Amino acid sequence: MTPKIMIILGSGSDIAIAEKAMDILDKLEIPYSLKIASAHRTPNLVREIVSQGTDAGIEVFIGIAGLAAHLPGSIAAYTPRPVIGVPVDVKTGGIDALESVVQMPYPSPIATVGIDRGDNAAILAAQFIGLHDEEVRLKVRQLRKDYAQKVYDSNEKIVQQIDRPFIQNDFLRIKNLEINGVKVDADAEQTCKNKDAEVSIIVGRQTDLPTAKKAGVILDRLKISYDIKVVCPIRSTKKFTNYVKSMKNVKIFIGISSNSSQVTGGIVGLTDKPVIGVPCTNENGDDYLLTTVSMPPGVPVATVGINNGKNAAVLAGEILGIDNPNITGLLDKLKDKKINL
Ligand code: AIR
Repeated sequence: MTPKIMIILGSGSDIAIAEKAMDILDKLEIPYSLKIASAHRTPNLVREIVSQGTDAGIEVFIGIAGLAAHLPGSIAAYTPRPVIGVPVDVKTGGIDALESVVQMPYPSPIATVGIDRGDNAAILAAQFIGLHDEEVRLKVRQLRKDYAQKVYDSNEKIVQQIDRPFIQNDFLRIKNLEINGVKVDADAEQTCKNKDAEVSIIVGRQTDLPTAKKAGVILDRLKISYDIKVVCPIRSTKKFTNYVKSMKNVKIFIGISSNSSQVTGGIVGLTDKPVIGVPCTNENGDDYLLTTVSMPPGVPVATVGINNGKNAAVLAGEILGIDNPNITGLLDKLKDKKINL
């Protein structure tokens, strides 16, 4: 079987994180390849593996590394395919690696997942492939159900076992709501400007709109249709849900995230399509990188650099370009700076 995903580790010492990714890919029955190559100790090996892998048909790369984790960025230098980065906790709780992976300059995004989250990297890779491979898409959907089932099971196993005088264990025993079980209101279609869009950009507050517009400029260059919606999942919960659920033809969501990153977290809860997150900064200069990227197993958000709307759009282009050479051609021009912005 030709592998569709290539996992590259910065060192053999990162293997435990790769195991998490391989457990998921085995479960999803997606063929993959695993290599070890360091961005600093063996840069030529990285180049060879990535160039040859791309030519041989690898669709998504996963780079796993700790410390000054420049491996995912180095992979991105040699391939037009999307690169997912997993920062590993070796020192500083993995923050050094996280910043090294996620803070990439335009136009070279890394779809970054949480520290040590090899499992989420594999799920994200499967979501990318699932956009053009129905079988993989259905397997990802089933995997999401399995993660949900664990929550239902823990209500039965953990909560029901508690024996305390005042706990009312039989109060509200709700079973198995589906991710797609949320109903859309009849007027929901009217809330979006372009319901046939391939990419939906959701902004939680007006202040972050410029970041969404930067993404829009790049999507225009790549000839990818998009819709931009300002809607807050907390202040306008119903509108938010309706909007996400009504964007039926959307392939990728981009969430522009501030505060507690409810935008990206909210989208992921409503869809099994890939979600790209752009952490923003507030008036005090605080950023929302950690609240965007640190998603629990099962529900990844492909996080790009702070305020980097342009890289979110490039990443969307790379994902859609896996089976669309026209988009990859336009991206190539962007990357060579042939198109001046
Ligand atoms: N690393 C390897 N080359 C460059 C970097 N940043 C990372 C590895 C590993 C850490 O350094 O990905 O997480 C320690 O590697 P080792 O081989 O010393 O155990």
